[in-house]
Amino acid sequence: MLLPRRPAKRPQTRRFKSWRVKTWRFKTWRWHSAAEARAAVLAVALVFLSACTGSGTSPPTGQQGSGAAQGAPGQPTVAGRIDGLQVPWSTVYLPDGTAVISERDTAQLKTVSGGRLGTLGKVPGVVPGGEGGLLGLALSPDFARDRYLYAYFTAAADNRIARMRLAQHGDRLELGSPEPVFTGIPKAGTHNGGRIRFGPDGFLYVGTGDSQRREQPQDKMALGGKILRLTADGRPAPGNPFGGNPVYSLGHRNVQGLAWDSAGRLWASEFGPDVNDELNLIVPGGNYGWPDVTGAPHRPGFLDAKVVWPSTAESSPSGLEIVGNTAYLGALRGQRLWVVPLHGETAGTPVSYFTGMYGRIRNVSLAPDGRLWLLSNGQNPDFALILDLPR
Ligand SMILES: [Ca+2]
Repeated sequence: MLLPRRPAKRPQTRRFKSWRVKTWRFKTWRWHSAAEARAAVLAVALVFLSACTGSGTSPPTGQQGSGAAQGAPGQPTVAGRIDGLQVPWSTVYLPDGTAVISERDTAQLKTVSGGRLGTLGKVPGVVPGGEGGLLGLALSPDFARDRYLYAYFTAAADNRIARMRLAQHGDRLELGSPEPVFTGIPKAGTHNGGRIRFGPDGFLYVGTGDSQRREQPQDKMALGGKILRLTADGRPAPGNPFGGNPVYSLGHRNVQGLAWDSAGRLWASEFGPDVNDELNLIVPGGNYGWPDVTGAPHRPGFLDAKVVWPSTAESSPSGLEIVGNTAYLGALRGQRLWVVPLHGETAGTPVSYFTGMYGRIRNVSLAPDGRLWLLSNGQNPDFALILDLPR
């Protein structure tokens, strides 16, 4: 299925200390020969033999620490591709390495095992529409014992989180009935949030959207425009900043990505309106500004984003993954992979790769073998693109 790992080249990037500097582009080329490709193990859905190119920009960012002058991560290389998906949204990996992928509009759960694409089943109760449908997935931290797969989806009247058991019958997985664990998150045609992830503390973090209700994000008693922190049973997690309230942080517009760095800090990506996409460092009780402010305006009472993309045409960041202290973000409208070096509580200058090559990128996730899986959207059919990260 995958081409063998290859030594990574350092990217020819240049970094600036001021975000007002004009962007600067570069392009590098690398070819995999057909002979190399024949030597690789190829699986059914993989047809990737040749060109791989990346382009990098140093975009404006709203806040740069000293790390901006330090080395940015190198360019990933394409190792494989799984075709045959329809608007995939999220990927999780079972202990045996099987990938489980949600499809937003079909409400299907797909599997990839040994390079082969399969169907696990359809999640009942999903009502797709607009940006809503079957969205984020998370695997129970105690999966070996409880076999729970969690899913965030748009239902008839709300967005909700349910969990389903994945029974194993020999080589076959069987999808159990969904058990709702948290309901009542507001839904709309857009701004449904949808990312869920268990944190290093074992609690379930949930990114919601404002559901086009602008009064929600600043209201601590409303679920829209928040990051929530829940127990595995869907109750407010102990130690939450507002007492017995599921709200962990507020003032969000549409949280799309959640990930933790090597020190356990939570970072989150979210869509700006027509300007100012954001990567935020999340602290409990933090207010991230929406709808009063966006970006990094240094306004008292609100936390600035650590990275700001003034042009949503270059970004619209969805899925977020952090490997070591490097953040990877998939850009939908920007159709590229953004790579951001993190230095403690500051973020360095983002670098982009694969601009325009693979269409809209919905998600990025780290597989157990250390490779990074991207999910395309709107390619009809869509695919998972598998990357080797530079070492
Ligand atoms: Ca903000």
